[in-house]
Amino acid sequence: MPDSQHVLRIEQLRQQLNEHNHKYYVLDQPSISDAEYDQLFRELQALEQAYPELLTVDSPTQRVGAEPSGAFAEVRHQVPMLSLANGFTPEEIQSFHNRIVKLLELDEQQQVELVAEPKLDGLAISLLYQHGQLVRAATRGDGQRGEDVTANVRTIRAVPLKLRGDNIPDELEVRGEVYMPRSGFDVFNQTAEARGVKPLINPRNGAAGSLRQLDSSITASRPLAIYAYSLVIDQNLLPTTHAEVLMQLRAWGLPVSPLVKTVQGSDGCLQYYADIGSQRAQLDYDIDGVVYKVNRLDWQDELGFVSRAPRWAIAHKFAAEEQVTTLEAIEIQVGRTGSLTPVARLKPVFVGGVTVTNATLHNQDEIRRKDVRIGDQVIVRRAGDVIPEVVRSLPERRQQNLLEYQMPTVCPECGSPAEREQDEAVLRCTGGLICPAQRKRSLEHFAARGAMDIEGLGSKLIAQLVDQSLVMSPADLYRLDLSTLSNLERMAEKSAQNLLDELEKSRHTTMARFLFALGIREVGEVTANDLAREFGGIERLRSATVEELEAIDGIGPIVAQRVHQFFGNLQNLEIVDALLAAGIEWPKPQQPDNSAQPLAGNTYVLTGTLEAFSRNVAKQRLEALGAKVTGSVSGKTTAVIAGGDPGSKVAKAEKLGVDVLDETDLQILLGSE
Ligand code: JCF
Repeated sequence: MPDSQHVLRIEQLRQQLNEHNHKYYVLDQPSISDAEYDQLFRELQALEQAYPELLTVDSPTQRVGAEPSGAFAEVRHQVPMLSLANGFTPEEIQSFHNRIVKLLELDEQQQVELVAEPKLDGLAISLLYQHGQLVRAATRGDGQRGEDVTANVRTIRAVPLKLRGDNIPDELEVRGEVYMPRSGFDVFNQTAEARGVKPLINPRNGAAGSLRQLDSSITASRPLAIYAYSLVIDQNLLPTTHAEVLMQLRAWGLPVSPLVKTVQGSDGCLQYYADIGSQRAQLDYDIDGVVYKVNRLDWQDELGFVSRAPRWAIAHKFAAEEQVTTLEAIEIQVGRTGSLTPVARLKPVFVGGVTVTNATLHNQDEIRRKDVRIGDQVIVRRAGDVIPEVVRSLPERRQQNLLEYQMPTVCPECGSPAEREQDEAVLRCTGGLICPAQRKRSLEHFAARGAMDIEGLGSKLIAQLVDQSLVMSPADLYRLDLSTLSNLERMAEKSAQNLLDELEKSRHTTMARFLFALGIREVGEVTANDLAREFGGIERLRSATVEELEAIDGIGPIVAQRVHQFFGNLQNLEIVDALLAAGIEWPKPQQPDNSAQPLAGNTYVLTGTLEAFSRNVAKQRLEALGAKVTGSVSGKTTAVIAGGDPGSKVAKAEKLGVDVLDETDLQILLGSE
């Protein structure tokens, strides 16, 4: 028999768990860790198992799913679940607003107040609460009749089984969108294989499929969430605006989108649409547009419906991000470093707001995985500003047998053998600078804005220069003269002179730009900066060992290897020499005069956990005294300063005969301030 202590503890645990669910799902402000939550949860589970007579249907433990229940029962919606009219263009949104102004017989200039919210790409759901308890959940179905998915919805922790707060009508229906957060989807798929379950296709499919499970313990294992967006209750109990309805839902413990906003007129709508559009890629869920609703509920009533959609609301959709089109050909693009990338030539298709004719296919493995063949119908995706890509083919639509695509064995531009490096997915042309395509890409990179910034030297001009053998390497650019340039196609003397002026200007650069312009693999602008800062001149960099390179903050083993390789190649050295001979120069770095500082000339490496401060703070304080602090140990390191649990760096220091100091020594060093 349970005693009153057990009853109390059970009640307390339920309250705490409900509170933490609410903080986590509704307020988005968890106050305990997952492990602590689990502990409370298990304690409650154990008590309920020991005293089954104390189990209630609204206990937080009752979200784990039940045995298969057979087919879903049909639910008749008391009030039909609406669909929304769609609009795509600003004009459609303006006429939506104009129509409202007209029907309400408002002043033509009046801006109607609307509530705007993101439109989730999930599954519409109805939640019926009686006396504050969730008693039924149903899908939208055809709007009139849906399916009873109560057992499944009860497993969604974001759905309160019991409403909070007060003024709860005896009966109320909440409507909202069930969705699968992208983060949850990613985790689910990353761990799917290890758990022996099939990965989900996409979050939307994941959400819809999860609610249609006959075994709700499967639903319980899926990361689902919900945003509520409307309330069906007795007319007399409703507040006066939609915004107040949403606040009421929130107060009862239902998650409402934090991005809901009241806006004025169609201008306000369009501004909101642009704002949400720019946040779209960062959101943790898929949306396919935004929804605008007239805020005043009496005006909603007055406006009423046409066919099945309300006149007081509209969905402003984003351009579809996926479309089907025909793959007409596959071409091979040769990159600066010889990478051979298959590119799909597509029948032009309007997707993600632009017309797309090319899309990347990445590499052979991807082509095979997506089963893409020339002549196929394919799904093309362009999301945000991302490069369009072919998602997969639709093999079920193949009219005839199509051949599997084979990547070429030689470079299509120069005929050199194509090879795959170990552990790499990409095929590369082995022609190096013999390959005109690699040469063109290298020159384009050399002239680019962050590099030598040679205005007017675009890809068309570079193609001409390379094809006519006027330019073989970047150094040849500085040997071009006016008559050669003026003889080129579409090149007047004026623009030829402009280009010569630009080339002249580009001679005076910085070492970082020059290094970046060389196109050393793995050396982007940031790394080029790091290298320039450390070495100041090209001479020392040229002869640097992999070890010395690795000792630089921000330079890892792969980059160090690449830089070393680059300067070990005779052809590259000739080009660098020729460029320097052509007059490329940069200001010598001003060595800050820190010789007066106590730790000037010393280089330290910090490792392990320090007690008094973080490694970052220690680094700053050492640097303030004129010391250098780097990431890895070399013969030039003055000392390694090791905190608790140091890594391999101490061993390396000992091997190299470099001093190892502890935190007390560090304090003394810093004390010399
Ligand atoms: O987020 C949605 N998909 C969504 C759908 C949001 C809403 O406010 C909706 C909706 C469907 C109908 N409102 C209605 C009336």
